[in-house]
Amino acid sequence: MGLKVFYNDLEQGYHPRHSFFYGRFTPYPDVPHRTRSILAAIEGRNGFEVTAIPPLMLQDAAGVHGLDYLEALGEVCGGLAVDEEFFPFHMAALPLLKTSPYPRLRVGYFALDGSTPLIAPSLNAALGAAASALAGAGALAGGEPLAYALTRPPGHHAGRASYAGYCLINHAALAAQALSGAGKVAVLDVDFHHGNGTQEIFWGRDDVFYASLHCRPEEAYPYITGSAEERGEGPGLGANLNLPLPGGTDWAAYAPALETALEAVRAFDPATVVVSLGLDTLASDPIGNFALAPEDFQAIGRRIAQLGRPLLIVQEGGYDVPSLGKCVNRFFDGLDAGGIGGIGGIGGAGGAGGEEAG
Ligand code: Q9C
Ligand code: ZN
Repeated sequence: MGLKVFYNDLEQGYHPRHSFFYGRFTPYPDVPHRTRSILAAIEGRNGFEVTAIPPLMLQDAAGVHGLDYLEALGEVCGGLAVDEEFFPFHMAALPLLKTSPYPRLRVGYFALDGSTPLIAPSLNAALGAAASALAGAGALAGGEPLAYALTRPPGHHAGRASYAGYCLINHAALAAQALSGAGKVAVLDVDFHHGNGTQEIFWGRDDVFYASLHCRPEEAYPYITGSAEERGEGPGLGANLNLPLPGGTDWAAYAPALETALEAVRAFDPATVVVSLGLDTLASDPIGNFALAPEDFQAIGRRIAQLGRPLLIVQEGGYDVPSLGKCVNRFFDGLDAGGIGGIGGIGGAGGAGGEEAG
């Protein structure tokens, strides 16, 4: 099965140096080498084809984000010096901040935490990644059974009007929103962290299902969301499924939770599935503390392919750079083994079964 990759390389010039965590600056783990390492590992795959996508215009991201939010980011980024990292001082949803005439005060209204500095290329890098995700959604709409949006920065912590957790624009949500015009969409989030942004964006909707496996909020970022009690609201009640897991979770504990998520996705019966593919569940990840092995991503991929639905894979986190390529390759091996090639795009027949090798 050919692997269609969508990618924008503006992010190669996007390299924040610091995160801020409880009074300390720590090295920023979302580094440009992440995507280079993944691309190098997958370029030898059968039918590999990478399409370079131009960045979105601001308005094109307004499907899931407030324009005032995007403009506030743009105003600050546009005024930053080369190598300047900006952390807002006030970070709170205070009305007085939102209407401040000073961009560097105003943007604090939209910041959830101190993990993510703004630098001059921040917004453009995020718009480039968002464009890749939308192009991937377009490929599915055009009948492709599989597309991979290699997005950096990641997206699932970004809400309608908030940036957080290394994320500024929610690429998976933007793609799901675009795909939802052609039928129900399920977003399956396997990043180590809870996708608070994606959950928020689709919280009240019954046409986009959000399911997430992640480390429980009692012990992992973003701390304030991700509990099993969060199930959506109004028409969206029941279309949000959180499966929080304890630190140390290995494949034996992960597999049954994944099965629960997949059963719920099957019951929802989506036309397409967007996978928020985080690789920070890997045992060696420097931020996450799950205990998955690279081979486990093959099992994850195989099970996801067996949903028998067109798949858009959107890259989220994963910070053990030397291992990322191997994990992505194992994941796509799993999709191949699970029969993603045989399903024939939107409206196609159900998927075939298959066993992973090893
Ligand atoms: N010492 C993604 O994986 N910082 N974001 C946690 C832990 C925030 C991760 C600090 C982690 C955000 C997309
Ligand atoms: Zn993560």
